[in-house]
Amino acid sequence: MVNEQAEPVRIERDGAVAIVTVDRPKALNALSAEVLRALIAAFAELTDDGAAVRGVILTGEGGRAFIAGADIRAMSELSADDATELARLGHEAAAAIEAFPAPVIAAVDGFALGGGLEIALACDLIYATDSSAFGQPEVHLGLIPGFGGTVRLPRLVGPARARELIYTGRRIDVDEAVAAGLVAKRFPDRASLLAGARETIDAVAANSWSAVALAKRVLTDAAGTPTERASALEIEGFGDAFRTEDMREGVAAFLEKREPRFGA
Ligand code: DAK
Repeated sequence: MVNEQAEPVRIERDGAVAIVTVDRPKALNALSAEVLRALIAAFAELTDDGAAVRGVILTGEGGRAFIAGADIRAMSELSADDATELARLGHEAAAAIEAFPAPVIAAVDGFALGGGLEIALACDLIYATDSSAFGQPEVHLGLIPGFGGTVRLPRLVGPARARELIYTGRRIDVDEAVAAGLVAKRFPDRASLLAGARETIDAVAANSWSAVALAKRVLTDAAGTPTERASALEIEGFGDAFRTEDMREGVAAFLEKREPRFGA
């Protein structure tokens, strides 16, 4: 593995898997503007690598937190204009994850709170260790979610549960997060969490990169849109698949009873 980037966000590569780590363990990986900018830069760098990256594991350093929210200390000094800029940056970071053309798995080991949960919600999947905890505690601070929680949490757990979590600000454990559909898979410890995320990315990597990227684009763009618009996006994406070499190869391989040899 090669460490290519200095703090506060590191990128490590292991074959076709990239591990992006928020590295501010003393502040439980809280999201300052600097961390958000580094996250945006990390996903831009990985996007430039195209099909060389088949999936990203996003995690937090230190074993206590994925990300414990927006940086409350830095937030306490913000003007209204600064706060708007921070919210814009947070949304930009979430959008960079959603636009990334391969699956991003949030590997949560510890607290995923406030802005931290919102960044996890922008990922394709959330995997977590048994000792993790989740919540949108902004109302405890006189705030509301600012990095997409009111948008993405209801999509994943349903509107009633999202409202209950956002209005009470209460923390939930892994049992409840799995039952709510927030966490897709749970693991006993960090090592098995990272291995499980890698296993999923390896399974994805056996498929056509362009088909997976197309599926992600359609799923992301269609989220929350009315059925007619979502259907139009799928129809368009299905047509786009027919413009790829991988589609020709995948279908030919099936008909010739052999394994496909997908390109980039
Ligand atoms: N920001 C800054 N520092 C944090 C932090 C945070 N969110 N969370 C923890 N830390 C720091 C603590 O201050 C402490 O630093 P020192 O005192 O050692 O210097 C260190 O991390 C360890 O934390 P604790 O000593 O508190 O550790 P415990 O195990 O006792 O407790 C905890 C862990 C996660 C339960 C606790 O730290 C906690 O409640 N943290 C705050 C969690 C939280 O409320 N997070 C949500 C923040 S609200 C907006 C955009 C977005 C948002 C809002 C506005 N605008 C555009 C303005 C989103 C807001 C949020 O995310």
